[in-house]
Amino acid sequence: MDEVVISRAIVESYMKDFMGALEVDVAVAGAGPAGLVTAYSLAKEGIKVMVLERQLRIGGGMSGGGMMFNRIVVQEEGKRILDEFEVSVEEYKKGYYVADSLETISTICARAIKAGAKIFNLINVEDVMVREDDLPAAQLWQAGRITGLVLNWSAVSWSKLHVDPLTVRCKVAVDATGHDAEVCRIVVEKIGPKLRTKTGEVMGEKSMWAERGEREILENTREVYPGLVVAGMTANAVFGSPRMGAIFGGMLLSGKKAARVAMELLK
Ligand code: 48H
Repeated sequence: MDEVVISRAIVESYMKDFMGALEVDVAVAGAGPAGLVTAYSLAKEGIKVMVLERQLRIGGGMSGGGMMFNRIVVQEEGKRILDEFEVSVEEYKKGYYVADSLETISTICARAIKAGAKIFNLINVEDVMVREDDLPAAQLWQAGRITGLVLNWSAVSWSKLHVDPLTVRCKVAVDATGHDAEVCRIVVEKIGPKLRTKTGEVMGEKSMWAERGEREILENTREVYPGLVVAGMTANAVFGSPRMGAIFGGMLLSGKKAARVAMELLK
């Protein structure tokens, strides 16, 4: 075996995918359950989608299940999605199904990649690109549109090295960064309180209430700024809805809805 051939294979194969992903239909920030289901649902419709994940591992909060017991609970509608992914699910009680969090997240990730989604880990989304070609520059900040994400290696961000970022262009961006709603916070910080929430800002998630949190997440999964869709926990954080604990049906359903919203926007 030749070490340099191994190195060339890795660099060339990665670069081919990365170059191909510099201009996509949809760029998703965050490879938690919501971001991965969004990516899978888009890729299987033939839409060009990339996912950027800051951590070494994919899966966000799903692997940890509830308080490190690596199990998740889903309700009837969530179970239907797990059935679609052929994840094993056990009925615990009527309307409550339990699944292995590791099987769930690894299956969803594998299916997303097989469907054609390009997932890049260890890359941090640190800013957005915003444009409005038809508007005078002075109005851009009132009526801009997200046209891409700004990236850097997580190692660069974490070590605070002064290294300038690169960018990907997308027609639609999805903020699936979980509780922190990082892309939305960047929009507010850099563009102003222009989100389609009551205050224009990230309203912040509310205390645990599983029933409401799971119900409201679907309503909250929508375009929150031109060209920017929110999915998963970010949707509830942005619109001020409750958290829901280790029930994950809402994340899966939200991922599906985010993909539908993105497809509408792509038309
Ligand atoms: C690149 C980033 C960045 C960035 C963050 O937290 P997640 O699992 O998010 P969801 O919405 O798919 O699922 C939420 C669920 O895990 C959860 O926390 C629940 C149900 N909580 C309920 C409760 O009561 O607590 O995944 C988000 C992913 C993570 O992997 C982050 O590392 C990643 O996004 N991420 N990636 N650039 N700027 N910020």
